[in-house]
Amino acid sequence: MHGLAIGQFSTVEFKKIIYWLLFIIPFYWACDRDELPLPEKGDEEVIIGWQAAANASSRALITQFWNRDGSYFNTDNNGNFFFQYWPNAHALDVMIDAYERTGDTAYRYYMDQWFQGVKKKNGNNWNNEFYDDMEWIALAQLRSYKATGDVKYKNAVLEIWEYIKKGWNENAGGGIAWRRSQSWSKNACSNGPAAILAARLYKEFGEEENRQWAVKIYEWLKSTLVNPINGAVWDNVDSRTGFIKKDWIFTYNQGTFIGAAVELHQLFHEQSYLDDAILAANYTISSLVENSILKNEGGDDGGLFKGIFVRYFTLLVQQKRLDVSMQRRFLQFIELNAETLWTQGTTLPTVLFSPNWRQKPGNTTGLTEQLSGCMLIESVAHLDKNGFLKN
Ligand code: 7K2
Repeated sequence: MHGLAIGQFSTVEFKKIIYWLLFIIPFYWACDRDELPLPEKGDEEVIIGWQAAANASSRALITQFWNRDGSYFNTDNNGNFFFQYWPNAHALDVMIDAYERTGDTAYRYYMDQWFQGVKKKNGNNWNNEFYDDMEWIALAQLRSYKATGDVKYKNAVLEIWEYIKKGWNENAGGGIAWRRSQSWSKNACSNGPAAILAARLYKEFGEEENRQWAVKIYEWLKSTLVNPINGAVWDNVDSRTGFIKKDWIFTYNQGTFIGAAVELHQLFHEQSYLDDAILAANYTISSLVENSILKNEGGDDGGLFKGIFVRYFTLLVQQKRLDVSMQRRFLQFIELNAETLWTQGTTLPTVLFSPNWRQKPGNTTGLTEQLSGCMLIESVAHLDKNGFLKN
């Protein structure tokens, strides 16, 4: 007998077993589903176990969309292995939601794999033509850093933040351009997430310059692209002509404006920021809906819009200084949307979501609409776990 053997195994055999286990554990874990919560009809309400529903939906994201060879999430669940940079940011966000809610280290495994796979697919850096896309990736990685303490995420975020700041130019009074090659187009989607990122960087690392960026971006966005009367967020302004695209009002732009307002409210404790967020939220839940359910904004990019709104709306709902009746109204909205999606817009037991939350999906589900569903179900599970759904 010599020391290198472990029990009756040689080192090589032992390595093989470990390798095999690494391969098989995620697979086994994916099959080890909680009992799927099917709705029980009470007298008037539908009762759904939100923790089990969220576990099933976040696991389904992995079992149905994860690309094992490339370590990223596929474009759909039906053989389209194309890599898309910005939905992968939101997929990482969902892994973090699930990891924070459950503490299940299997999610951590995919977060780490994601880092390698997505960076590699993007050409071994985080640089991108679209400023908004880099912002989504940075926001998700800042959350990863906070959830794990792993500095590789922090370094990536700081690298991306340097690129993003270069997107600001003074045409049309300021604003971050939508993309490098179109410095004149200033979009809500390239400014709302940037303001959130700047505020969070300030909170995390305390550099005054970042606080100033957060205020500067927010003020530009609010004064240029937000209707002060009703809280609608317009999509973009062409700074060559001053033309504002007022007939494009999307849930995700509402969401990131709400998120930015909430972040600034937390930094400065000023009611006016909270009021901005409430106005934009009320606009969304009354005007971008069909019978109180967030409307279908299609697949592809549009598939993700509702989930992004829900993420930042959920932040707003938890603010301590939010009026109680307003909070109740917002919580009821989230619950109704989640119940409707789970009972009408989801295929079970595979847990595939439709972009129309009232209608079952077809044979193929895109990553973007899947992510919006995951974000809504993780949101309601988070609120449930933290005691917000009691009344
Ligand atoms: O015009 C932009 C944007 O302002 C608009 O909201 C959407 C509407 O279309 C393009 S950008 C398309 C996507 C590319 N990057 C990530 C997303 O933020 C964005 O929706 O579809």
